[in-house]
Amino acid sequence: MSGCRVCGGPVHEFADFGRQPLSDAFVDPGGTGDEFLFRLAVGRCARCRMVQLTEPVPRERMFRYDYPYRSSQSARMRRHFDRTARTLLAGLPARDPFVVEIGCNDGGLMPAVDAAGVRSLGVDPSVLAAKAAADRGLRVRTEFFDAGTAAAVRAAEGPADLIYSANTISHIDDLASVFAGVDRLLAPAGRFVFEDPYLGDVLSQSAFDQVIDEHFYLFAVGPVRDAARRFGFDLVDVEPLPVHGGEMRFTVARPGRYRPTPAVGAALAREDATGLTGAPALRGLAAGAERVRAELPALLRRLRAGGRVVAGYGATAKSATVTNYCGIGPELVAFVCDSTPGKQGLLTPGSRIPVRPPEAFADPYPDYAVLFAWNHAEEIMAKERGFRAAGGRWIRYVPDVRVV
Ligand code: DWN
Ligand code: SAH
Ligand code: ZN
Repeated sequence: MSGCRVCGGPVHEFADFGRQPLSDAFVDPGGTGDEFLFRLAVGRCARCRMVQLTEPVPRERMFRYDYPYRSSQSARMRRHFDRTARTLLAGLPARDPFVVEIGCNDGGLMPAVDAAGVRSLGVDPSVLAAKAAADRGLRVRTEFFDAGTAAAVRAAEGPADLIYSANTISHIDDLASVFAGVDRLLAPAGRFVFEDPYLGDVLSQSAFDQVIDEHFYLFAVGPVRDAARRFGFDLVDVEPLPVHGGEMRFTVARPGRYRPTPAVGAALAREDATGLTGAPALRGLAAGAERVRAELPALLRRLRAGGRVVAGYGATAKSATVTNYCGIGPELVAFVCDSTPGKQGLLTPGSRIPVRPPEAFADPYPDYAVLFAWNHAEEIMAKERGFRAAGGRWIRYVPDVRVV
């Protein structure tokens, strides 16, 4: 049993995925082959109900110089950020508003903010990702966001009217440091908006691959409301988002500043009614994972025994959990195609499957392809229409194992 990173209460584990590598630490085929391993297990705090990993990985190990993920690889996500910017910018004060993005990676919201003529600043510690943003003309500080960084930004640039963050706040185990930073930086009437995978969607789809080193928390509305309160803020709005397999956008503000929207109360009531953070619902995640572990490698072995060629699509961080938990390596999935330059030519963490560029997919097409980037299904299937036309079949494992 470990201590809750939010309230210090007892955390009870409900799913254990065993020894795992870092989900974005791709392996150099010519290197020593040494990999950092840790035990990937997830639990729930008995006191504040926050779902969290029981063994945090030091942040510098994950978000290092050559952290390979690039947000801009998905056209749908680029559109999502453009739309988000339009909505959020509409609520800003007219006089010289200032937007800070935590975890901007190679751009995120900022291109659209800049295009609207609004002053923006990104904060991201991963050097090459931040450099990619800077190379596009965006302003970035290559640092972890915390109280110290926030104080420095405030001193240099004044208060922020909007602090925005996608798929990053759930990655930071020290939430107190995030809120302390927001407290230093946010203007009195400012909003802190963050969006991350939603526990409700993870459970309803048995998407156990959302459990990775980087996803320290799986947020639900109740525990986030309580955490915000503990750190001196109000949760004033929530909005479900269809991206990345189902997320929630949380809007937080200084206490008493805005009246919470009806969506907050409705989400809290729904979570209570469905027992979202209760033990039976959470145990379902482990059961779903075991089902996939029983079925997916067996399907792949049958196909291989029948002489079929099976590839993968999307060398996602999420797929590290799937391949390593299910024991899937290059003998079952010959290679994985991925559009990210910093992943190509390397091997997937732990499972050691070669990563190839998307052009290799049709050269020639495999018989089957495991859709590891299932959250980008529409975009990828549209792009790779030729695969099905040539008789190829996709293998999915969220919400369950099936060939389509
Ligand atoms: O939260 C996180 C999310 C946003 O990104 C991070 N912790 C790490 C990362 O997780 P992931 O790797 O599971 O994210 P994605 O967005 O599911 O990764 C998709 C992968 O598929 C990328 O490597 C890019 C690739 N891809 C591709 O090859 N062709 C993606 C698209 C859309 C494509 O058309
Ligand atoms: N916002 C992007 C990137 C998500 S990946 C998107 O939604 O696509 C998570 C990013 O957060 C990485 O680029 C990582 O370097 C960054 N990150 C991790 N911890 C951080 C911290 N404490 N402060 C700022 N950025 C952080
Ligand atoms: Zn707690």
